[in-house]
Amino acid sequence: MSADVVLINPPYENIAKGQNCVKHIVNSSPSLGLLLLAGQLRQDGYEVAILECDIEHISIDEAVRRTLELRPKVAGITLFTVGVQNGALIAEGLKKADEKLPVIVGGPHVSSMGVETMERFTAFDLAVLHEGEAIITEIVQNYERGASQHNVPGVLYRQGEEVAQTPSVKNPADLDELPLPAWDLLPNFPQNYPLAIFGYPKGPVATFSASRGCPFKCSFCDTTTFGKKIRYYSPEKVFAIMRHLQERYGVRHLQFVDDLFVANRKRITQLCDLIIDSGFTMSWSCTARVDTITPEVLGRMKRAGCWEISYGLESGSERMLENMRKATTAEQAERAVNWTHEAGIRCKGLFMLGYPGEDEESIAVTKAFVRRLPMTTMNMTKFTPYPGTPVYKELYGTAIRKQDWERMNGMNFIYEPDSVDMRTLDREYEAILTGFYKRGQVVRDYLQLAWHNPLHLWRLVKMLGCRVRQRVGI
Ligand code: B12
Ligand code: SF4
Repeated sequence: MSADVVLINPPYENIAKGQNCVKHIVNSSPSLGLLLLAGQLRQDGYEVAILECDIEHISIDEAVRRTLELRPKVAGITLFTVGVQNGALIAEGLKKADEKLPVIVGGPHVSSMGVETMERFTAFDLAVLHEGEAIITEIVQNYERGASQHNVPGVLYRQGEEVAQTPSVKNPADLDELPLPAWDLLPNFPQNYPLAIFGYPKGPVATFSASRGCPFKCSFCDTTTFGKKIRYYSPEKVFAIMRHLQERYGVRHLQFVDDLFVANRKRITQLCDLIIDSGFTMSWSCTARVDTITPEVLGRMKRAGCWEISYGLESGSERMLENMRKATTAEQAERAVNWTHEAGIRCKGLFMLGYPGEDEESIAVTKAFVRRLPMTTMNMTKFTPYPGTPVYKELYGTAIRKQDWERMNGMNFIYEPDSVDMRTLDREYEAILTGFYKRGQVVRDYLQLAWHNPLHLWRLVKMLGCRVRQRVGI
């Protein structure tokens, strides 16, 4: 076996030491970015392989070995902040074995911290600063020819000891023209790539992003890769992709991972009408802002198979929402959650604890807010100032907090607000989540989900079994 290009999603298990049993219940979605790049390269005549390290349980050494076995012309690594360290270890392993193999990187971390990342990790030869489809083939061709990369827009490359940057950006002009994500390259797709436990009614599942970009300015959110201008796939194309996933792979539930799926109500209504009029059945979930939905749209979405909507509710405190520049109010949030509930769509509330300005009073307000909203599920992240977010610059200026990169996964408090300490934050975090998940209605709902799809139960049993084995040391 060989491949011209090997694309790697590095493992990031080192951020959750001793927690590896959660692998049975977490979201195992593959990187859509790598799938799209693979689709593009294949369309341009290259053989491609993808290594999804966490999902396929591939260690750093094994990723290096497997890549070298395929004898590629170029290796590409996708980087979230939390994965940079392991991505760099893979790159170093590759370079040690074959100094001439070009290693290129891209992804959300690179879009916001490209220069610093290239300076810190010399095993990376080139970094793509935004979307990759329109330039990936040119980069590979340049390496094949031994040509310089200085004509490729929007990249960082090495010029002797210096990191040079090329001007402008070349993002895909028309998303409909992009090749399909190369799902067929993934071993045992879609069975091996479930969403988080209880996050779908019936598998197998897949993910897709029907738009790119978000015009809002929430100060904790990193929108560097896709920018502020929102671009869409047409409703017809989205519908065709849904059909393709069902007909070719037997997918029964689709999760839209757009930053803002319900950005344009007209477009969503068109998509829903296409689904309803054709009699096509597939459940799906998506994201929306609390100020972009209406009862009418929700009704249409329900009829078209919408199963769950995730809302970034963030906090119950108006003061905190203002601090975050969320541009919505707690009242709007409450109304949206109630409308969603009334439409018969599940509602997932996404919260954040420990943002600058958080204090015991705002935590108490959020607690009460969580208690009274009819959400079916909720998630809370520990506030993390990701590089590329406005709040990162406000907190740290332009200083790079390198020591935190490996902990930037939303599961660690790495910033302490002035008026509440980390111990209180940790305690309240546990209290809010446990309080929610102990609610009778929530427990009944999960039991019902497990009854309809015993695979959820099976995943839970596997996780508990893993924990027991770990405890008794077998
Ligand atoms: C779906 C999703 C997930 C899924 C799937 C992740 C995955 N492997 O892709 C799951 C649920 C598993 C997940 C987990 C996490 N996620 Co997430 N996730 C997303 C989301 C909503 C969409 C990603 C997506 O599919 N985008 C569409 C594709 C097409 O874009 P893309 O992957 O970025 O790829 C393009 C470019 O970046 C570039 N590119 C990417 N890789 C490469 C590689 C090469 C070689 C080249 C040339 C180019 C290139 O070209 C691609 C095509 O244009 C984004 C939000 C966003 N706007 O991206 C957050 C986001 C990426 N996630 C984020 C975070 C923080 C996390 C977690 C740490 C959260 C947590 N608490 O667990 C984990 C870490 C997972 C990990 N592997 O490290 C942050 C990342 C910020 C950062 N600087 O790290 C984002 C940006 C959300 C945000 N706004 O803050 N996530
Ligand atoms: S949190 Fe949501 S609405 Fe706000 S900028 Fe990010 S993607 Fe856009």
